[in-house]
Amino acid sequence: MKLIANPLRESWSEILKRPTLDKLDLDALVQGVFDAVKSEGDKAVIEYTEKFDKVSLTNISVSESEISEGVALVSDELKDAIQLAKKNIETFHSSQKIEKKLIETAPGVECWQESRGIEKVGIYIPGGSAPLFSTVLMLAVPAKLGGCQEVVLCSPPNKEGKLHPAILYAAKLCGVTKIFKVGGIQAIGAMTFGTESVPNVYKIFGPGNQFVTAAKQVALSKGIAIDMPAGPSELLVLADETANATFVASDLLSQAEHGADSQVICVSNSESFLQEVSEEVVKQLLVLPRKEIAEKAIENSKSILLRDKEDIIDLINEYGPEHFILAVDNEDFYLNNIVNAGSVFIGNYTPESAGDYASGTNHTLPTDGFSKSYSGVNLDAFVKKITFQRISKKGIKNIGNAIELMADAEGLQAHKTAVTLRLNELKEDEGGI
Ligand code: HSO
Ligand code: ZN
Repeated sequence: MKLIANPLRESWSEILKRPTLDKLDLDALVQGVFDAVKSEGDKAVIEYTEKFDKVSLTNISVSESEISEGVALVSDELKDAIQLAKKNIETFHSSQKIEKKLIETAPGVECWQESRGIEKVGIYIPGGSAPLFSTVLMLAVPAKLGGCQEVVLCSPPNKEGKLHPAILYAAKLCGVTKIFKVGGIQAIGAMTFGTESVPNVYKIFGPGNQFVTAAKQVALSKGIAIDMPAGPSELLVLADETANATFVASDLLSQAEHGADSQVICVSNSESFLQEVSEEVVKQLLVLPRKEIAEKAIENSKSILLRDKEDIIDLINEYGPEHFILAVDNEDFYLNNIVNAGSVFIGNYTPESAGDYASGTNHTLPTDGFSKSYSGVNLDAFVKKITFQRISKKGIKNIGNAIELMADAEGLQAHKTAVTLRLNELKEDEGGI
């Protein structure tokens, strides 16, 4: 890992730049696929699956018997692990429910807010080199808790035209309502417009490659909400000599193995500790099955030596990591001052993998500095909040005059009249008593 000692503030933005793979200009391609899916539905989806995934399917829906076949292939041990993760994700996300709270803002003016699940949501689960069935849990569990009625899952088929058994098991366990063997741009297009088989949805969630990310942006332009702009995984570890270099190296590699464009950064106030971590990374890398991928990501990674705690926290907030591991003695200072991070992992026994799978927090998090403005996926992402109000006669008398004055000042006579008529009626009533 490249060591950068005491970098000056002026150089931070350069040092903290995310690695960029050559971004393809995919707009024309996405538009072409979307147009075809919109006009030809399933037929276009099947043709593009043949063209891009090299799989010919006659039916893109996953049948109940295919689900049962898949479920039977998952070991009991893995099923138990998935169930444990589901329980913790459920417990944590349930705690995010907000009770209806009726507020009287002025005497006779009652206002409150209620959540309603987005009726139809789509979750995209990447296939490829690592079938991320954990993402099914992270998206379907809060979707169900939030009250979404239709939860549509799309994931690209493998060469045999099937989905990974654990994806099917997790989908079934978490109450996904429809499963499709469709990936890439055509999947996002199908959920945007709807086809004979795939229902259109109101919001699309989930990570994906450049094609899926570009397609989600086009879906957004067609009025479909999306969870967040997705980018490669990243991790920043802040560790001092109280941390364990072996653990830190394993954490860095856990994110590095996601993709060649993943970025991992280790910050420390101790040069010898950074050196130790670097050596450990090399050692552990050697035995990883995804060595090639992790190695490329490690080439882009950085070890940063910084001594002053104010400088350290400013650097971290400037970067805004997706994941932030804090393994230092004076953790309170950093916990109190962290502003930009997707998810924070505290102490030597809190690996980032815990949040990826089973502690209960969500692993769909803002990358690429979007933690400055976005939250990770949570229960709120699956609901809309509706405000309600009920105003009594007393209430309209209390706030009516202010509304009249404001409407008048904005030049909106009809707004004012809507209040004036009611106030006049109340005056007449009173006059009559
Ligand atoms: N760390 C990934 C999520 C994931 N990791 C899924 C393992 N499986 C999100 O940045
Ligand atoms: Zn991960």
